[in-house]
Amino acid sequence: MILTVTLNTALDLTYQVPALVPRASHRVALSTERPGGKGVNVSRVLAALGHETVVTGFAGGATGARLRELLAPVPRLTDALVDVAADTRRTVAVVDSAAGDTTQFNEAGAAVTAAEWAALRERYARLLPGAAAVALCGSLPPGVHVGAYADLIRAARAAGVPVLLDTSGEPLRRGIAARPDVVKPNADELAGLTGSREPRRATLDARRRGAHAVVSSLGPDGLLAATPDGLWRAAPPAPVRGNPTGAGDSAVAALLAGLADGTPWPDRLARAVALSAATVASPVAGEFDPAVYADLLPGVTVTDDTRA
Ligand code: TA6
Repeated sequence: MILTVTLNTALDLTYQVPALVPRASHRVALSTERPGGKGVNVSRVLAALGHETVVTGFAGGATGARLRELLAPVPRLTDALVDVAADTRRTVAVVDSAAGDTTQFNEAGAAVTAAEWAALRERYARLLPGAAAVALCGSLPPGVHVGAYADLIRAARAAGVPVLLDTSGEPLRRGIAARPDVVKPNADELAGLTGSREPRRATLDARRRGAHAVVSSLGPDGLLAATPDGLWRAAPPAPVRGNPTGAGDSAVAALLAGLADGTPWPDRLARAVALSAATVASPVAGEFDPAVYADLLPGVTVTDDTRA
């Protein structure tokens, strides 16, 4: 199975409006509620692709119970979330249909106690031996120390389980230094880490900080990957309009499946780009239409940029 860790899970609400206007009242054309947080989305995508997956992290209160209720019917997905006292947060994404973009509101998340963190560490240690790969995804909730991902990476490495990290800020900086197999920053996270907005320089710089491979997501431009096999660029056939929330999570799902299976980098990246674009085309994060994915995949271009 493939394991995902979401320390800051969320109940994701998505509102679609014809056009988003500041200080105006809006009629909502489509409203959805989904189990979310980055790793939860990664697992939902993996399950849809046919992989067995286990979700761990924290869930609490009425929102946590709702999140677990929504996860229960997902085939091939096992809920191994740790119960906590505080309410799981909500996030709200407002999709502006006219502009083709999304405005996101993310609550900080409820505080985790020292005893709850210890319970998570114990659950993680029990799950690791059965995992073909593990992803550590998203922000940290209050109460979880900033080096938490670095600790979880060291535990995965000690257990011989390949590990992918998708986070930002100081948890990313410390996590990279713990030498994960793959890190997937977006352009802002990369700039925060390296001080550079030049993708090639920043991606190579991030890799020198300790990760085995760094895959930078560059929005509509696709992915740039600094790997042991060279520097690769993967681009979608054409820009896709829709809801970009969760596009990065779908890229992580493909990269993680590739890490578990040992898929060659060019194929891994092509799948990540196509899956990410198919997720943009779907109205909510963590979901995609398999027919759109299959259509997009042959059009993805992967080029070796090592000597560019
Ligand atoms: O990537 C989209 C998303 O996964 C949403 O579903 C939402 O839950 C959010 O990101 C959480 O991100 P954060 O960085 O706040 O942990």
